[in-house]
Amino acid sequence: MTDQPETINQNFSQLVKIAHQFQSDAKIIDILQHGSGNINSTFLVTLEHQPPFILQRLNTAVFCQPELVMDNICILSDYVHQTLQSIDLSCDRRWLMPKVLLTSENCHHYRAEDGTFWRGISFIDNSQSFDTIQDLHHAREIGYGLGMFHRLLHDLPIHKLADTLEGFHITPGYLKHYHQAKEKFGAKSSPEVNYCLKFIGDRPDLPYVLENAKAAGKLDLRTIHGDPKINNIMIDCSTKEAVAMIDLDTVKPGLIHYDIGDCLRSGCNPLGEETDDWEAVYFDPELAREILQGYLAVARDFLTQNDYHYIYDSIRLLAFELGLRFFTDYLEGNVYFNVEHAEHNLARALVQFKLTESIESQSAMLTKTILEMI
Ligand code: ADP
Ligand code: GN1
Ligand code: MG
Repeated sequence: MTDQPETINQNFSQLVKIAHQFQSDAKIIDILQHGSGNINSTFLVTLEHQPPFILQRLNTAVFCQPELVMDNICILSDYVHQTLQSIDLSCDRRWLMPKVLLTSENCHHYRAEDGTFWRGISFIDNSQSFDTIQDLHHAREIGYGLGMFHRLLHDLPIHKLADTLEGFHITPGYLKHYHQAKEKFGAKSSPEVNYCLKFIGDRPDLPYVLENAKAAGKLDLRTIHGDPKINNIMIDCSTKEAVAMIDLDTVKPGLIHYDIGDCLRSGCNPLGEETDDWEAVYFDPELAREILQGYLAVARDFLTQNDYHYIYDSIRLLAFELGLRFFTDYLEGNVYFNVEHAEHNLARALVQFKLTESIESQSAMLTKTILEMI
């Protein structure tokens, strides 16, 4: 085995034991930390004479009912595998759905002795994901991947899926939480903190835009991914085409606008979520056009006029919402998102607010682009 980073070293023998629950008969060659997610811990397990697999520790502080998360993923995975066999995708491309690996006791997860919750997921081979968009082709494939995901799940009755993260993407709920955190913990004054406080205060109506449309019956609940940022869409290393959507923890009934907005706020920020140069952050409309064209190539048939009407609002809202979530977590002392230092969530919030500002400054042009696509 190769040398392990210290953090893994401490638990390496435990990791091997856990990995064996999902592949009892294969020799483990290596277990390495993998990816850059903000919530779970992900490892790549390399095996002798067998394909590798993904081992993940679910963050049970975020997902309080992890069994339900796994039930959802199994329902979804079975449904998509059946659909893929029965529908004509009218395209000649590889599309994969990650499979849940069962333990020797036929269970979709493993509870370790220390109470941690683990799962094994099949590895999407010859693919990679990126934290920032690489080029226009990548942008189009990101849109295509999300469209494909929505199309494959379009007929899955939403009541079959549990709500695994109550309040997820309900922006008025995040606003309430923010006010509570501000009241309870206060906010240390600094130019950056003051910018965030003012940014939120200046947009009192924005948090309600999608929830009001939902309440007015203009937008319906459907099955959504919940977290379609670009590093959750795997790209085939050979064809450069989108090949799978991963990170299925947040699949649940919701508005597809949460997905469309989140995908665009993630894909059209060329500097990425983690840049230190927050003042230079901007929203790239050319990338937006490509992502939307890729999305519509598969999703056009099931979008209504109202769906198109709320696309601009959803892009603006989801960037704002993520800024609000990061800033609230900063105020609360970083209890939700994984962080590398105490100010990390503040830095991330600034990036999202700057992105929101850039989206707002291009509102007329973006709205026109979207309407021209109908
Ligand atoms: P998180 O919830 O922490 O974001 P993810 O499920 O997105 O965790 O996994 C983190 C990273 O690991 C992904 O961005 C991707 O690069 C890689 N990954 C996850 N699942 C798979 C898979 N089934 N096949 C290949 N790579 C994967
Ligand atoms: C989290 O797990 P990850 O890194 O894919 C978060 C998303 C945010 C994203 C921002 C369950 O996603 O909602 O948009 O960070 N997931 C959850 O990077 O809260
Ligand atoms: Mg992820």
